[in-house]
Amino acid sequence: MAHIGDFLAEMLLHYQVDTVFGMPGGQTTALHDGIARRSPAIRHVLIRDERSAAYAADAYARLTGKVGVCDVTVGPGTTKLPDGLVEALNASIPMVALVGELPLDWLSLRAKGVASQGMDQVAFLQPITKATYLVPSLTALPDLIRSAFRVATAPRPGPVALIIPHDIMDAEWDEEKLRVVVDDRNIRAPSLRYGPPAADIAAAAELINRARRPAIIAGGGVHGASAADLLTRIADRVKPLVVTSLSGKGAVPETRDYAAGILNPLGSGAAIDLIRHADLLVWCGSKASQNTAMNWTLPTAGQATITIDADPLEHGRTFRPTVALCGDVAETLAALDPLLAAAPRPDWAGKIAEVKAAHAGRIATEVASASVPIQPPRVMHALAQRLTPEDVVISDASWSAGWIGAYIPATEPGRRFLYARGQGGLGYAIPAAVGAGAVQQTRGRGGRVITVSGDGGHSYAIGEIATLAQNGMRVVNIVLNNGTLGWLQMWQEFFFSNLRQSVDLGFGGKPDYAAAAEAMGLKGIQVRSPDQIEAALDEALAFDGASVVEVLIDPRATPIHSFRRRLAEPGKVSARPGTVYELRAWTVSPALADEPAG
Ligand SMILES: Cc1ncc(C[n+]2csc(CCOP(=O)(O)OP(=O)(O)O)c2C)c(N)n1
Repeated sequence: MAHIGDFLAEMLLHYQVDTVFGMPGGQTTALHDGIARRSPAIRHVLIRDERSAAYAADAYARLTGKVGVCDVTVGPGTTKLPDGLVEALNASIPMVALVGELPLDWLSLRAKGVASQGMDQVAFLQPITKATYLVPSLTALPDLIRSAFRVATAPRPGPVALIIPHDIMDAEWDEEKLRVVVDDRNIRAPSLRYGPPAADIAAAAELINRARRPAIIAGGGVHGASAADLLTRIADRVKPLVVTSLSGKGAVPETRDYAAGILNPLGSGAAIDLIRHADLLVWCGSKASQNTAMNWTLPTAGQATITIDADPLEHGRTFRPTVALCGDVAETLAALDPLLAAAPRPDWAGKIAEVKAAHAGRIATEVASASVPIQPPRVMHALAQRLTPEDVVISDASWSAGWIGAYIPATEPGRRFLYARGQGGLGYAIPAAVGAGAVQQTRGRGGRVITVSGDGGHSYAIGEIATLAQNGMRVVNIVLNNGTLGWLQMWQEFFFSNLRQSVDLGFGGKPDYAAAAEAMGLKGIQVRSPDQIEAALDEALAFDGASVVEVLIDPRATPIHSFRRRLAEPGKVSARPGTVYELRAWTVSPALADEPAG
């Protein structure tokens, strides 16, 4: 007998969803049956913790542009979803979470778990999703599935929870009454694209053409709109300075002369230095968040600004842009393109080259370091030399973000670096690798997935490495083991008078993450000295399965520039307690100053 699980699986197939990530419960078994009956067109990947299901769906969506789908059972399944839902909400990732529920008639019994696993799921999920729907009847189901995909993919994309009561999930499917019809516009995000008015485009083009030192700050929105190729073509011609947020990495190849890497306190030194010299900042698909805006010291008072964002609510949050372009990033760039002049700016190009060269010298020394314990730049550099354009690199939320960001250049336009910057939660990388690994398997082009985590982040998701092994995913998990929560350890040291409280994770040479990996069915390699790095990476990258490469790194190594300066001045402690956290002044960006030539 066909049941609603079959109907759901059919609807998912029509939305071109080929993989669903989740953990079974009695309330969702019909869904798993429906998926199993349609294998291999659609498959279910069992994760070991529902948090991972949402993160895996997030990575699937980031890499395919399609909707990431995960499923959880009522109650304790649902309460583990928020990490991934909030990440997707903040990072504008299209996702649908299929959530089990008690039978509809039992809703009054859900309080205090009187009916097993019961809770108010709507109230719980609503604030952390773009929309949450509780399916009220069988006949309403098709429309609510379509609504879930419509809302998830509409600008600005985000996660939607669809709560399906047990009686509806287990009901018979009358194929005459419930028809499988979907809106094919909602397969990918963004489902709709729109551009700004012509007058705004003209004003912005005029500003860019007049600027002497224009800079583009590209965010994750460039990838969300699949606009990296277009942005690269424009930048190749117009040659502004281009920097990106972490999420925007790959918006242009970082190997271009005009590209200066990631703008972030733990990002590229050249980006941080150069951005203050720009006279015009074009925020392109970027929220101008605390990190990308360098603690909102950007834009500076003298910098003209343009904001390009599909979400009208983003324009003017921390400054009034000189020109606001409300529209899809790709549409807006396409409209600007013919109006932009390829005016040579030799002074600006010279400045960019000079600052980049100054930092390149330091970087060359760092990546050649032969010291023991190992310096992370050396590991990242060796990895960079071994990557192909098919590979995907996933960062955990720790200093790994900075190590990847500054030492592994994006060589092609497009999203092949994933960062959980929506929320910045530790423990993203490995679950996301489950999603990315599934995408790589479907693509079948031999691309690998590489995660980089600290020992803290790795510990969050260590159970999930077995999922990678079980599914035969080609994922290399690099654990930069400094035995401590490095970021917090230094924070305590610098700002709380050398405090060392609840930051150490290593004890007596344990945990041994390589040995743990072996025990869980992966290849495990421990690297203790720089001369072992290359062979370890070669072995892991060539391995047709999942591996952990544990690298024992220097606990004093940090990618944060201000922390490095503090390390160079031993004993300097700044009191953090008592700090007043004032809201940065909201500023009005000026028109471009008319400067004399020269
Ligand atoms: C879920 C979560 N809890 C706490 C934090 C705060 N936090 C940021 S970095 C960090 C330390 C991370 O340690 P580790 O993963 O070992 O990496 P390292 O800092 O040593 O590079 C912590 C606790 C966070 N970002 N996410």
